[in-house]
Amino acid sequence: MTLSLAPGLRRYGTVGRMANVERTLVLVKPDGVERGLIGRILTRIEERGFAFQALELREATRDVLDAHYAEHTAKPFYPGLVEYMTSGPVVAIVVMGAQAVSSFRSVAGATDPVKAAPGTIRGDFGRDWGDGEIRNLVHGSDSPENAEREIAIWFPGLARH
Ligand code: RTP
Ligand code: MG
Repeated sequence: MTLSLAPGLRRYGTVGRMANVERTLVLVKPDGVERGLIGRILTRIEERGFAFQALELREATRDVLDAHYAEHTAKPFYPGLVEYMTSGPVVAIVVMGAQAVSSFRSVAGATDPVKAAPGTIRGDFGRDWGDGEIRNLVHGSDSPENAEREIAIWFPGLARH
């Protein structure tokens, strides 16, 4: 009997398809790790049928954050963002599947957890903690181009050239 998998999961034996499939870089931010939400966040991704290509618990360094958040380094909130992102370990994940970038952005919800819709990760698990810092549990790349740029930063061995 041949095991039948959903199209998004038919990945291991199809290297040709894997070369083209969209990827996105997801981070479970330090508040997600500290609050014990890794499992529930990963479940949201798995429930939608996306695959993990890489998944690692690690500390975000200043150099990695400067590269990752290059568009934000000059903004007033950047020092607070670095403090938040280095306050504990993160889980860095490469998620694969058609339209992975926009699909994960929908699952994550709006940047501000107060405005994020219920049913999203940020809307279900986030809140304003009253200290002016937006702690929103997850990062998801905002375009396929940025996804590849970010994957090359976090997982140089998986960079596509
Ligand atoms: P992310 O890059 O982390 O997935 O979040 P995002 O696209 O929804 O939001 P973005 O505009 O890229 O901002 C990156 C992260 O910086 C923090 N932030 N703080 N205090 C503020 O005004 C402010 N604005 C943004 C948030 O942690 C946000 O996710
Ligand atoms: Mg962003």
